[in-house]
This record gives sequence, structure tokens and C-alpha cells, in this order.
Amino acid sequence: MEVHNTACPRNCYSTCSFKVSTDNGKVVGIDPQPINKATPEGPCIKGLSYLERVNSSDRILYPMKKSGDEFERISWETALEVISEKLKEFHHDFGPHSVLYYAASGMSGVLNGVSSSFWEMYGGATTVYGNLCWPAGLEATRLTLGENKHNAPWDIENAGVIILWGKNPAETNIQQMLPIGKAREKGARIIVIDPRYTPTAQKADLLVQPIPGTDALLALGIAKILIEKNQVDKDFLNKYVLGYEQFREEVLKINLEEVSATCGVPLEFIQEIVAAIVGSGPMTLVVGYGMQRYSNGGQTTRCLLALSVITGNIGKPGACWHYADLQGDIFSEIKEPESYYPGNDGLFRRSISTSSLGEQMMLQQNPKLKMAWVERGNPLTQNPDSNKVMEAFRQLDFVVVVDQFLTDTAKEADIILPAKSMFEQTDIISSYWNPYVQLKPKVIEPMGEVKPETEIYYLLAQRMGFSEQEILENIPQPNDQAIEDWLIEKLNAFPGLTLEKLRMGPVLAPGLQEVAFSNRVFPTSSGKIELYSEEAASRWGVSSLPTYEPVIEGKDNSSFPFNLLSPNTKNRIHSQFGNLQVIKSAAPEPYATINQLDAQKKNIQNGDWISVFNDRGELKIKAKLDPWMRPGCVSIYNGYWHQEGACPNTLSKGRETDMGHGAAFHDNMVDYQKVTSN
Ligand SMILES: Nc1nc2c(c(=O)[nH]1)N[C@H]1C(S)=C(S)[C@@H](COP(=O)(O)OP(=O)(O)OC[C@H]3O[C@@H](n4cnc5c(=O)[nH]c(N)nc54)[C@H](O)[C@@H]3O)O[C@H]1N2
Ligand SMILES: Nc1nc2c(c(=O)[nH]1)N[C@H]1C(S)=C(S)[C@@H](COP(=O)(O)OP(=O)(O)OC[C@H]3O[C@@H](n4cnc5c(=O)[nH]c(N)nc54)[C@H](O)[C@@H]3O)O[C@H]1N2
Ligand SMILES: [Mo]
Repeated sequence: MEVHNTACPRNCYSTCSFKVSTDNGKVVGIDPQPINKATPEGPCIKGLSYLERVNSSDRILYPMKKSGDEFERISWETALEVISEKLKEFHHDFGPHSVLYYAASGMSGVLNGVSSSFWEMYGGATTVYGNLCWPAGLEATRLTLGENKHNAPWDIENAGVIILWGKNPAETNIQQMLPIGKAREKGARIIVIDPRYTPTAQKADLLVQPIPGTDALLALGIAKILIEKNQVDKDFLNKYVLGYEQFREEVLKINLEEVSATCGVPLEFIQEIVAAIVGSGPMTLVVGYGMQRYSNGGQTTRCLLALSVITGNIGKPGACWHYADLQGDIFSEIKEPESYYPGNDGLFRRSISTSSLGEQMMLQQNPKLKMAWVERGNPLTQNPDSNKVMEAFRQLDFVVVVDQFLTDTAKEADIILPAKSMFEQTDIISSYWNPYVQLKPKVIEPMGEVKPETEIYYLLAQRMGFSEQEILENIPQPNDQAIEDWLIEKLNAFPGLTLEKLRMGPVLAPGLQEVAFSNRVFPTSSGKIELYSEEAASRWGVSSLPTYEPVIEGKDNSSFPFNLLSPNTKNRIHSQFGNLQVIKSAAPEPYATINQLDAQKKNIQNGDWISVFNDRGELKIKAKLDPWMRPGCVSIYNGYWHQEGACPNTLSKGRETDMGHGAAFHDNMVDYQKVTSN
């Protein structure tokens, strides 16, 4: 048996280090790797389920071609022949932009950049700009602090008050619960702000449940009380902050009764948050990504961040704005760029918004889209307004999907190519929370006829007739040594960071500041923290100050009365893992969580089937009654497949956030009614 150090490459805060054991070319064990101070206890249930995932009999191990409603195995020879002929034909007849290259967040790694190189060689393609995940908050933070970084995960232990605002680490970042627990033992106050009663809320001293999308106003209300009580850090504001006076002037105009009514939060609770901020010592404000998936998400994030700024809770132990830490993301230049802004298309020249993928795909002219290539993503399940995405895919002449399993998107393919698992190719990964650079080594030969993307593209480039020299300049040769050489070349930019060192285990990112901004350097255009941001106004057309803007689709402007939230669940990473037996035994069926009193009014009991609907779609799902859920809200976890009958994106609108070109998944009103009794 051999044991290797590795790390989980899923799109998740934690990015856990772990040890993988192999025997006779098979993965046989997964154990914790305590060297990593952020993830000492090892991976979650999903990490442990890799054992099943990699060896699963449902895995796609060969190229397959659609034949009627089924797929049949074909050879690589045939698959590459058919695909290269199609690529040549579309290029010749309509130009390269008739092909959509869609890649998302299914597998992290520096080698992902190779995929873009292939499409560049092809002459460009249509691709997406924006990102489904976090960009409104990233952009709001960049505009304010100049950079996205936060204190090391273990520093939370030093906080006197921890506010988890729209973040649910007990499910989405379980490793964060360790330092939170330690802080709590030392007397820290834990406040959760979330319309749902989450497993995280169960550990809190105070749960505040605002009406979804109103958090900006809640934050401004808190700011007003802090300012009136003179509980701001004058010295910090004078030295490091631009625009406090303008901010103060606007905030003082706010009426607290209106805040309470608009947010649906009693004034006493607002006072209680203020008391905790003032009286408990350093504050770490942990802001989740769900909270910014609204049409006002960027401005909301700026309002929340203003609380850290005016109280001087930045750049000190235990005092931190905790959104995303990109200090470990040392290859951001090389890696496939995640978001192309429109008009800034670089390699690809035509790009469409991922937030309204289906609609945009169908709108393209000159040329129309003819083909899509999908890898590392499941847009039919995960992008908003999935009925439109499905319609758009069905209008195409030819679809290639590279995946490990027969997902909703793979089902729409003409040809499916088998995707590697994390154990079948060496790569280097980073995280947006865990400040280490980590190696994910190849520990087994690819199963069946699986080939990593780098090899698929290499072979395809040969078939396309690109010159060997051009290919070698863009794509590493398909052998282990060439892949390692490619990685070593990238590592050369970081003295001391070698493949050998990474093999020994996780390495802290070069130049890491464990306390972010401890040097008080804020790389904004003014060199100060910008509460007042001209760039916010010029680039995004929002106010230069942090303001509350009502959401586009909310209670006041929709004929559907309930807010639908579709957050993440502990048993899945988005649409991954749910098909495994281990996960099915932990979470056997999807359900919609609804408030108990709301349910009673509609004569709905626990376990009844309900129909949740709006003018975009409908889904039938079992109801789970929850006395602690905020009334007026419904919650269905995202990640369930259409094949499982419970994909909430049937109901969501393809709409961009106010900044960063994110997806406003939660600006989403629905109604529901009983279908059949339990
Ligand atoms: N187990 C697991 N872990 C994951 C993932 C996963 O799928 N599964 N995904 C990873 C990825 S890519 C991401 S982006 C993160 C996301 O993880 P988080 O940052 O925790 O985000 P969400 O789960 O989307 O939402 C967090 C909370 O925000 C609340 N919320 C929604 N709307 C509002 C609002 O208007 N106001 C307030 N105050 N709260 C609101 C939701 O009820 C939810 O409990 O998790 C990462 N980690
Ligand atoms: N309603 C609603 N929808 C949401 C969200 C929400 O909060 N609400 N959250 C959004 C967020 S935050 C995110 S990040 C997105 C995530 O959406 P996606 O980025 O589409 O991620 P996944 O669902 O994880 O799907 C990734 C696919 O990649 C495949 N895969 C894994 N490894 C490899 C590989 O090495 N090669 C290839 N070719 N494929 C591989 C997996 O099998 C899986 O099918 O979903 C978004 N969708
Ligand atoms: Mo995400």
C-alpha cells in the first residue's frame, strides 16, 4: 500500500488536505492530514466518499455517442474523428464563434488554463463572462479594500464577536466551525444573520432573520446607531478611510423604524447586534456568498463591509472582514480566467453572460451558436432559469460534454467524453479560504479509457491539423513527465516552492499575511479604504456610497408571495456527489423547507407533496415544515438534478448582480400549494 499527500480540488472554501492510500492501482483509503492548520481533522463526508466516487460503477469510463435516448460506447478514434470534423465544419461555415466553450467550477487546478489555449488555437470561441458564485462580493471588497484577502482561518479564535452574515459554515465550510468553537470557549459572542434556521444558527447566541435581500438596510441601521453612540474608530477613519463624512451624513438620514419594518427585524435585535459589536472586543465579520446573489448583492456587501471599516475592525488579530482570501491563489494569471468582462474578451472575442446563459445562447447572431463544448460544469442544473438553458442546448446542432457521470448536461450531449477524477492527473490547487498551496498528485492510472482534458485537447489539436510546434507551445504532451515539467516551469516564479516540497504536504502561500492588511496598505486608487468609491459609480452605475437598493424581484414587485432561497447543503458540492450511495443514505430525498405557520394556512403537513411554481417553471417536491424558518420564505437546496425532480433553477431568473456579473439566484419569488397528502 502507498500513502500520498493530496487535497480536495472541489469548489469549496475548505479545500481539505488529506492522505490517500492506494493498493494495486486502486484508491483504498482516505485519512486526515493534520499538517494543514486550517483543515486538521480531515475531509467531510464528501471527501470520504471519494472512495466510492472514483470506483463507482456509474462512472463514465469510455467515450459515448448518443443513439436515440441512450448512449453507446465508441472508440476514442471515432470520437475524435467526429468532433474534429464538426469543429472544422463549423469553423469553415460560420466561424469559430459558432462554438460555445463552457467551463465552470467542477475541478480546480492550474492545468485548466490549457483548455483555453486549445480554444485560442481554434481561433477563439464564444465563451461566458461573469461567474455564478461570488463576484458581486469580490468586486465590492476590491472597490473598498483594494484587494480580496482575510486573516488566516485559525485567527477567528482571537475574535470577541463573530458575525456569520449569510454564511452557513456548519454545512459549507465545516472546518471553520473549529476556530469558531474555540473562540466561543474563550467567551466570544456568535451572531448569525440568516432567514433560515441553519445548523450554524443552532450554535449561535443570537439569530437574526431579515427578509431576504434587505441586509444592506439592516447594516446601515446598525451603522447609524454606532455613529450616534460615537462608537466608531475615529483614529482609524482619519488615517485610512476615504468618504467617512459623506457616508455618515447619508446614514444619519435613515429612520430606524423603517429599517425595522423593511428588514422585518425587531429594533431590539438591531440594538443587540450593536451591543455585541461595541462590547465584545475584536469583531470578525464573516460574510457568505449566498447573501450577495441578489440584484443588490454588490451594494449590500459594501454596506456590510462599512461596519468593519467604521469600527476599525480590519488588519488586527481577531478583527477581520472575512469574505475571500486570494493570497493562496498564486497562479491566478496562468489559470483559466474565471470571468471575462464583456468588451474585454481577450482570447475569445465573443462572450455572453453566464447569468443568463440560456437566453444569451439563443440570442446570438452572426454567427448563431451551432455547437457547445462543456467541461467541469453542469449548466443545465446549476445555471439560472434552467428551462431556458435546456431549450438553448436543444437548439444546437452538436454538443460535447466531458464529465464523470451522466449529469443533466451530459444527457443533452451528442458525444460524452469521460473525465478524469482528482486521483488521475497531477495538478496544483489553491483555495479562497485555506491559505496553502497544495499538490494533488496522480496516484492511480486513469480508469477505463479516461483521459484528462490536457490529453483530449492534445489529440484533438493533432486531428485538427495544427502544427506540432504550435501544439507543443500550448499543450503539454500527454505523459506524466511532461505534465510535471509544465507545473515545475510555473513554480519557477516562486523561489522555494518546488514540486518536491509540495509532495511533502501543504505549503503556506508565499508572502502570506496571516493578519490581512496588518501593514495598512490598501491598493485602491486613493490608497485608502474607499467607503466612497468613484469607481463603483463609473464602472457599475451604482451610488458611490454604500446604499440600500431594493431587490428587483421581491415581495413588493412580484405577484408571487414567497422568497425562494436555494443555498448549498453539506452533502453535496453543488450538483456533485448526490448520485453516490453514501450520500443517498445520508440524504435520501430532496425537500422544500417551509415555515410551519405558512404551511398551516395552506393546509400542508410534513411530508406532503407540494408544487412550487412561478412563471418560469414548476417543481413537485416534498414539504418539510420548520417552525424556525422565517415566514414567507421557502428553501430548496441547489445541486439536485432535474433527473431527481428537484432542481430549484427551474424557478430562478437569469439576472445579473449589480456588480461583478454574478447571478442573482435568490431574487426569486414563488408560490406553492399542496398536491397530495403524505
Ligand atoms: N457542503 C458544501 N459546501 C460548499 C458548497 C456546497 O455546494 N456544499 N459550495 C461551495 C461554494 S462554490 C460556495 S459559493 C459556498 C457557499 O456557501 P455559503 O457562503 O455559506 O453560501 P450559501 O449556502 O449559498 O448561503 C449561505 C446562507 O445565506 C443565507 N441567505 C440567503 N439569502 C440571504 C439574505 O438575503 N440575507 C441573509 N442574511 N442571508 C441569506 C442562506 O439561507 C444560507 O444559509 O460554499 C462552498 N462550500
Ligand atoms: N439555485 C442556485 N444555483 C446555484 C447556486 C445557488 O446558490 N443557487 N450556486 C451557484 C454556485 S455558488 C456555483 S459555484 C455553481 C456551481 O456550478 P458548476 O460549476 O456547474 O459545478 P458543479 O455542479 O459542481 O458541476 C461540475 C461538474 O464537473 C464535473 N467534473 C468534476 N471533475 C471534473 C474534471 O476533472 N473534468 C471535467 N470535465 N468535469 C469534471 C462534475 O462531475 C460535475 O458534473 O452553481 C451555482 N448554482
Ligand atoms: Mo460557488
